[in-house]
Amino acid sequence: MTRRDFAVSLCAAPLAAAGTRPNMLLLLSDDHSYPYVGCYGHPDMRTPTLDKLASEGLLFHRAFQAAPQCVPSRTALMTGRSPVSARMGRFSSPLPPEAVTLPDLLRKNGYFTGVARRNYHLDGPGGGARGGYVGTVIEEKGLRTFAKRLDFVDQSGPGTTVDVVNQFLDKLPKGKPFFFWINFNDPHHPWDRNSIDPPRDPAKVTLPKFFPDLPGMRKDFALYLDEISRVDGEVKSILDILDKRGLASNTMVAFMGDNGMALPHGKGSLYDPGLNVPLMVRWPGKVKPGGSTRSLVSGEDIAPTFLDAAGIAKAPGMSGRSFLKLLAGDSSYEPRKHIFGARLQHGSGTMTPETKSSVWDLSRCVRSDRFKLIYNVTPFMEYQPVDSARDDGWQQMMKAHAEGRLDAKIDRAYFQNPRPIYELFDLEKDPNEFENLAGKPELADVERELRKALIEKCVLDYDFIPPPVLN
Ligand SMILES: [Ca+2]
Repeated sequence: MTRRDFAVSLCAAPLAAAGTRPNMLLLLSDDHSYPYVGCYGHPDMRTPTLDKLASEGLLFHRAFQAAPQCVPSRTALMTGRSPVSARMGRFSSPLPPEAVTLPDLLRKNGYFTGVARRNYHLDGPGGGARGGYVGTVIEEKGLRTFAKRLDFVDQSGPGTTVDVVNQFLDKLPKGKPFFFWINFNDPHHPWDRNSIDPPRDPAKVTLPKFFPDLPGMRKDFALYLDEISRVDGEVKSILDILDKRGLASNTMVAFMGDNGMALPHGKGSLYDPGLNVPLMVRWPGKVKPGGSTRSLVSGEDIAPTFLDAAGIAKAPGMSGRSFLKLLAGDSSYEPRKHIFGARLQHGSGTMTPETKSSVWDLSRCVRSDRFKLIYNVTPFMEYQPVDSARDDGWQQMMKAHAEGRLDAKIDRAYFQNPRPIYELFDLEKDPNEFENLAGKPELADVERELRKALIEKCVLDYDFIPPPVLN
């Protein structure tokens, strides 16, 4: 053992030591894209709680969920594998009974486990009107298993957070560490008009360059940002409880978005605003305050990392990898070369001749630090943003497109039909993902490396799509 290795082992050892197992709090905002938290430097954001949380831990710039939608992304968080590999390609699927999840393993190893607030999305739709016959079959066959995997299950609405956190902690058996997963409603649709006081002025928001400057886009985006400010207040109410009960010093707190914003280019698409989410981890005494990292991490890595922090081995089949060493500032951590994303069925819509990509779309992507390859298996599906097609922004974009008023780059990004099967972007030169470089001879090696990585992922995950072609 070299001097450096010895120093590293000394540094890393206490993280997984028995007897000091941390409590774990996973806070998940819904449809929250990077970089919409104040600590990322966005000029319009007011998020004092999250900014402080980040300053007390490690802030991630490149955390990517495994899917741009609630059900499959949460599947990856809880199973440590892709939603394809976990057989969760249908939005209405319940998690297969044999799936091994993070709370299963923590509970088996002595943790008190809970999930609270907005639907955790892993037990399929409700029965009756909401789930139709699909829900009936799931119910009759006893396929709702997620709730049975935890000690405490709550699915209450906004306004109940303080009560449910106190209820959970009141039930915590003495001497047991806890794992508690809290799901927020914000900033998911519907967007309230007065979620904060005062609301933002739409005329003053800084629009991303992938949106056309239309009044409806400004209005929708301002409402969206307001809900992020509201979730900041909800996080404060939870962290205050940890402080009051003296739990903060032995609790690892992770705040993360479940997928990107439900606006064009975001939720439902494999562009960065669909997959890249805020992530920050505070763990007093273990994670050095004030750090930030641009290392790629995947939603698949959350379960292996939490398990590692508790000194528990990940389950066979978990393709995610622990980034505990990255949290600990251990220089022997080897960063990921790639993250992967899968777009799958969305929502409760069905197939009709008019069905658009918002309901049914199959695409996959692989992203390195600099380049992204998107592979559209269903290029003929006309693009429609998930959850925001009826909002003023998209309605005005469609009108502007029909009247030839959109900027050419924006027009092509949203209205090209059929869409390209392969899209390659240089995110350093083109962070908006406008310029498709697939097939360019000067990037042939880059594209080949990404296609190979995607083929390997397809094989290892037993993906059902035809793998990309390797030229
Ligand atoms: Ca979501």
